Amino acid sequence: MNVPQTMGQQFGRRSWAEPWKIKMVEPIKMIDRPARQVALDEAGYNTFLLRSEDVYIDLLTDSGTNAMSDRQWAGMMLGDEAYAGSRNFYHLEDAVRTYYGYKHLVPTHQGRGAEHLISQALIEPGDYVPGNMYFTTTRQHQELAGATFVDVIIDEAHDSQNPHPFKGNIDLAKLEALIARVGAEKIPYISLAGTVNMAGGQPVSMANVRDLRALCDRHGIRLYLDATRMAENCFFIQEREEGYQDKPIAAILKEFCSYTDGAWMSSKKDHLVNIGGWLAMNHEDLFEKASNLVVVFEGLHTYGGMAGRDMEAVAIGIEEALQDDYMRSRIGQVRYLGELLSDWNIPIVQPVGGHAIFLDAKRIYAHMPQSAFPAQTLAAELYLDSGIRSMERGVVSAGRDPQTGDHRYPKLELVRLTIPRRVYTQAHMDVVAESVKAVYDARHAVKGLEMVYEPAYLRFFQARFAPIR
Ligand code: P70
Repeated sequence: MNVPQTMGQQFGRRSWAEPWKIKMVEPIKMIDRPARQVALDEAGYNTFLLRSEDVYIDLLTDSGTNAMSDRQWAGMMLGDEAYAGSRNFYHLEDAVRTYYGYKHLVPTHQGRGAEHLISQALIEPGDYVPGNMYFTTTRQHQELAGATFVDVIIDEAHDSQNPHPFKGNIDLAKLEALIARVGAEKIPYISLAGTVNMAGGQPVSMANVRDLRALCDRHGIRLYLDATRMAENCFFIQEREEGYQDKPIAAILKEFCSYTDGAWMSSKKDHLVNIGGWLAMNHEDLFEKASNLVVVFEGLHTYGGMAGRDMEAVAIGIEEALQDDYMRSRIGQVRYLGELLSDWNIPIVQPVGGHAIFLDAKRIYAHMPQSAFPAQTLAAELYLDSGIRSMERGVVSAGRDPQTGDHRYPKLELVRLTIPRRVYTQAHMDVVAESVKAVYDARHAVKGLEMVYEPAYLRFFQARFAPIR
């Protein structure tokens, strides 16, 4: 007879649990399959166009979907909604200085607001911006400012099965080759993200950022960080990099940031809030330009599009996000789902990253050409099976080449099951895993999609599709 085992026992250790308990709940319901078919047709087979009420377990994104703590909610009541000089801004500025270590802070409504400011402030038309794999909004703002984005991530990152522990690292040889080709003066800054979203939430090592700093100093190039999921990146450094096992995540973050010149941030991820972001920097010239641009595009430089209460929640969230036991449960939950799927031989990006499980749609639908949008198809099939919402991260997200106008066919054709922070339970993860298995088992009957409407910018948000019959 099979003896039931707890999660810890299954992995040969004592179990551990989240360092919080639930004080408020939000009901969810599942509509039946015919109703899901109607909803999917109406949404043009695009999970971004579904109504959230028609979704059972929402793994579209970890962005702004976090559960705030009682301390954060209490902080919301202390919002100083003054137009200028809100005390919550000074609390936020203090938190960023304390935990990230940058000198100046420019608040924005969310991450892309900060991407807009840094791109407009630093990029001249004809420039090149190297980075560790593109991110959709980041690259879009760099291109709108006139730059060409150049991917200089290590090759291992483009291989979904490669077990490299720091698949987010920049390949310094690729970067040197670009500098030799275009000249350092054509590179306004290096765009370094930790963790790398499109690669599967993969981390950058401390050794890599240290080497990058030295390279940047040699060539006089600035190094700016997309710190959106940098706290999660620091968990992996603590776990995998020699000399960091006994260092708290907060100390690792401070050291990592010290090698960079500043950062932009979507607080909607790491900071455990529903809205917010910022740009922070040590360079005075960027501070001056960004503080001026922010009043045109976001709001006054002491709120940048956030309410006072939102800035308070971010300030408190920064501190909570850096607690080691919180982070263990956060990454542990993602890993739990990944281990179930791996054990069932369902192809996912390895190693499991920080914020999501990425299903390898190219392998799952090996019979389907990439032009039939395998990842978009897989996301639709998952929704039909169980009401779980996921996100395409493949050819639709990659968009078109601005020069040739052709689809960009990325090596990675993935579906992201993104886990919101402090929101779902282990039982939800079991339901998700079983649904993925059911869709995987039925993979041979599926033919793919064609695109019937395509918007000009960031097409994945609003494109519409129909099944190939
Ligand atoms: C996601 C979200 C946002 C994001 C990010 C990184 C590494 C910047 C931003 C922008 C939301 C999203 C965005 C585009 C397409 C799909 C989803 N990522 N850098 O779900 O921040 O959203 O606050 O403007 O991941 O991954 P913001």
